[in-house]
Amino acid sequence: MGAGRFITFEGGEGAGKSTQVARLVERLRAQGIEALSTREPGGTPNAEALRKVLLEGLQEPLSPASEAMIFSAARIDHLDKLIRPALARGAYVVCDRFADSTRAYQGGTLGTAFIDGLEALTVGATMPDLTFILDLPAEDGLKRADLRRGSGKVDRFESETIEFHRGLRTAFAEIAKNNPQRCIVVDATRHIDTIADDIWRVVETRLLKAHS
Ligand code: Z5A
Repeated sequence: MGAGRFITFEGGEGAGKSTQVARLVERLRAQGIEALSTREPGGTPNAEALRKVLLEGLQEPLSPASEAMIFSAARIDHLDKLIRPALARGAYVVCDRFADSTRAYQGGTLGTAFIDGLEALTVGATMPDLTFILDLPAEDGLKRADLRRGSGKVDRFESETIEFHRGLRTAFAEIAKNNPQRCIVVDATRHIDTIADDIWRVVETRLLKAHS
């Protein structure tokens, strides 16, 4: 990998990831840093096509294993065509969801050994330098997502039960506990500006000052 830095945002539905990705990219660019925002599933034309299939295009539910593999296929395309080339030329890549989402969303039924193997094959050494896990109660995130969606249709994951969404919060907390060097848990119940300031302080300390 080149001199670039890879930052991911994770968390449950409506946690504020897209909002904070945009804030961080804006701040990095204001420093004259090449920063690009991207998302998963998606980020390249092929991965965006797979996103459509995964979130709204299926006739009947996939098994957890096939779902995890399609998320991973999209990730491989994203890594090969967008993330690794950007990191190699020294850019900051800020991504809304990445491999931790597969672990949290699909890992519950597939188990750790399956997810570890899939992650190693898919991501290899391109793990994020820093991951912000935006943490808030599932009910609050779903309320925010409902407000934003208005009368739009719910997707494959938004229609899951409240127990499923509560389980995601636990799964992300577990990921943070197991990866304390990489993961920072952020209290996402606070004001957008307060959260953005906290995130910026961590990026300054852990990445900008450390590598200047
Ligand atoms: N998925 C998976 O299963 N496996 C995988 O490997 C991957 C993904 C990569 C992608 O959906 C789905 O795919 C996702 C997991 C699954 N499932 N779901 N659900 P997506 O990308 O469409 O949805 P999302 O990732 O959950 O994001 P989101 O619902 O768009 O939420 P968000 O990005 O975290 O939040 P936001 O859009 O920034 O904010 C939501 C609203 O709240 C909006 O109106 C904001 O203005 C507001 N907001 C944001 N922050 C605040 C604060 N601090 N206070 C008050 N209001 C706020």
